[in-house]
Amino acid sequence: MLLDGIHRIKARHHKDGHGHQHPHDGDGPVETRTRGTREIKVVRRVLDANEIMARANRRVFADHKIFVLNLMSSPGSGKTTTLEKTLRHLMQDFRCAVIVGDICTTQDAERLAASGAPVVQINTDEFGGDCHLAAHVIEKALDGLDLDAIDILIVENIGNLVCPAEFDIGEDKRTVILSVTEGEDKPLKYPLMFRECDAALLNKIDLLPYLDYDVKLVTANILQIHPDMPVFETSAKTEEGFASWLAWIRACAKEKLG
Ligand SMILES: Nc1nc2c(ncn2[C@@H]2O[C@H](COP(=O)(O)OP(=O)(O)OP(=O)(O)O)[C@@H](O)[C@H]2O)c(=O)[nH]1
Ligand SMILES: [Mg+2]
Repeated sequence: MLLDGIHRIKARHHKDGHGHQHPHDGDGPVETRTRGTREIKVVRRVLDANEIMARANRRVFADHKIFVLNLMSSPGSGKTTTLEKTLRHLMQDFRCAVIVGDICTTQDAERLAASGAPVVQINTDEFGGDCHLAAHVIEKALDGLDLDAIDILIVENIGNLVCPAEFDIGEDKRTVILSVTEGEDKPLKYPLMFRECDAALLNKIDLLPYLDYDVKLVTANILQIHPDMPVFETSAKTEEGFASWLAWIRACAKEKLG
């Protein structure tokens, strides 16, 4: 469906067996082997449908020479605001496009479309709304984009610090945004997200003068989960810290695009 120039895709919850099935659900086949008089049950981890679809997406991105970044965070940490500002800079040198996931509304897509970049909005509100973007949903969203006219595709995932980290969508790099209003403990409480990402943004640092927030502690917590991960201290409001963040994306994109 095309709404004011924004493609809107409805993702069904349990469609085709993808939906809200998580890799950690552990419902792979159980094999029974007999050793003498003993029966041993062996659970095999099978490649699930999402991994197969993610591989297919990755091939499409390679064929079209597109660098893909998956941007994840809790609701409200600043994904859309960071992206609005980031696009303004990147679009001077790269042809950018965005896929944005939300349970409901096209509000983020409308904000991002103002950049001039093509934007596809995915809504997952049918059947209660998926809490993440899965690879098959991304594949569907690609129909709304001219893949030969894109160098960098940024995916704003659904606001959630848990589930999106479990789903490979065929991206090249993953970034988590944590804002300074969320508490220093979050990397330890939600370790998968920080383990799976390639970089972290500590956003809303313009608010630090008004908070009791320990930047050294949160950074140590991030590095405890993922040693050596780059951590960029940013304000999407003032663009403080954006130079290093933008340099990182540019370097990653150039590595892929040549
Ligand atoms: N002070 C301050 N506010 C920010 C900053 N970044 C974002 N905000 C504000 O935080 C609120 C949420 O920002 P969004 O960019 O919409 O957050 P989001 O992560 O895209 O939210 P969802 O898509 O709903 O998950 C908005 O009111 C923004 O203006 C920042 O760096 N500093
Ligand atoms: Mg948003």
